[in-house]
Amino acid sequence: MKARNVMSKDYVGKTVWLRGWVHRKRNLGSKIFIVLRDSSGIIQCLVSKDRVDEETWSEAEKITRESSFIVKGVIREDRRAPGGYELLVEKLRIVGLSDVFPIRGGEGVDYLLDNRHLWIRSTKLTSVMKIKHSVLKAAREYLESNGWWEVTPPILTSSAVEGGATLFEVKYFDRKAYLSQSAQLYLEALIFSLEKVWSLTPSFRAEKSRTRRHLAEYWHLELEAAWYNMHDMMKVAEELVAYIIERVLRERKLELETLKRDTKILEESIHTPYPRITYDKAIEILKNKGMKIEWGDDLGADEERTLTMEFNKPFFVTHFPKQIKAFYMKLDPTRPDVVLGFDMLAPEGYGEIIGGSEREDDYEKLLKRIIEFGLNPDDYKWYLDLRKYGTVPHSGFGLGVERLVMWIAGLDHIRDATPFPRFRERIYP
Ligand code: NSS
Repeated sequence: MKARNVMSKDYVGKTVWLRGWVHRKRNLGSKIFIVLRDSSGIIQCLVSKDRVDEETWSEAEKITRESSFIVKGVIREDRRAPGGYELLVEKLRIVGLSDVFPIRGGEGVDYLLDNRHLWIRSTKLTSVMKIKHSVLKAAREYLESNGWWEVTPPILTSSAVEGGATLFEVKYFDRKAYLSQSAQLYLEALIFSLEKVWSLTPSFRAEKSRTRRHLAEYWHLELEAAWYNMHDMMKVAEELVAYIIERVLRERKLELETLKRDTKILEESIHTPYPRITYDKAIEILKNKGMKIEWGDDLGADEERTLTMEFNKPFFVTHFPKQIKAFYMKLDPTRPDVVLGFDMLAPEGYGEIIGGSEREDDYEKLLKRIIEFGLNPDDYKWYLDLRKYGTVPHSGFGLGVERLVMWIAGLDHIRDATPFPRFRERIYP
């Protein structure tokens, strides 16, 4: 039995066994209140001295916060108890007595990160992890029912996708290799047989600065499809995000409430299409708002935040200057100073959650771009080959799972969208 299941009219008067951990304890002399936590939630357990045997009473006196225990008792309704039900204890046995738990509440960020292995038990992080579970499940469901093949690209790679500045180098036997920044190049190779592919993999970025939305290791959901142009791909991106949000709103009501998430904008976001603006338009909006920015500048966190104030659902920014985007993006044939690329930005100040584009599919043009970017064509020989043997127009995108979870859960920092965050300053635990 789980705590949440027994908290219903059907169980009133019934005897149940539960096992879990001490979330809170209050000793009133002849009564001890122990709030039990298990993976489903919490339930108050009442131990009355005159109703239990001596051993149970002494266990209840001895038990400490975060100890694990097994308990037997009868469910009854009680308006004062959290959730409206409580367990009237008959028997209680400690399984693992806890030392004084180092987290009491009110500790600072660094202390909680040092104790991350214990802090992940918190109601907040538990709620976020359940939301992440539903996000991933919904994504898989959407992709499965729309004909996308799941594939498993490697993490150890031979070359950069998103530029050398954020590349992690690893010793690979007696050579160098890199941790993947994106599965994209491998996914591009896979579309020639499977046409529509996706993968969920860790991606690594040696981000130099610590920001609220950058991790050194994150989960990357990537799609790539033959025959798709940029607009086809944007449609998939918005449908996918809308489907995920709709599912999370339905499945994770309780967790969103626990996190005190105002869901008004999430509810808007289940309706597509999402607005689309060009980079040119974005610059115009930002200039009108008095921001110091020129055509050709990248949109930073501040610029993105300002733009998000214009929309009450996710939106796309498209057609960026070619110099601020990756080498593989196809240039707009009607205007070769911009790429056929798009970002999806989440509202409420969150900013970029998806980056994607149409890919350059012409051998000569791609080779020229690789050289322009100062990259070594030898490193990309296999990637160039894809343009020699039956090249095809194609597009794709990557979604940062923690970025999406951060927005959906309304977190103020990306670290809490993942159980064991990695950034420059630390890798513990
Ligand atoms: O660099 S991206 O914008 N694009 C790519 O990697 C493409 N190669 C993906 C593709 O087309 N297959 O990263 C994609 C997304 C981006 O929008 C963020 O949501 C997320 O990956 N991202 C990150 N999340 C957390 N931490 C860091 N450092 C990070 N960098 C990107």
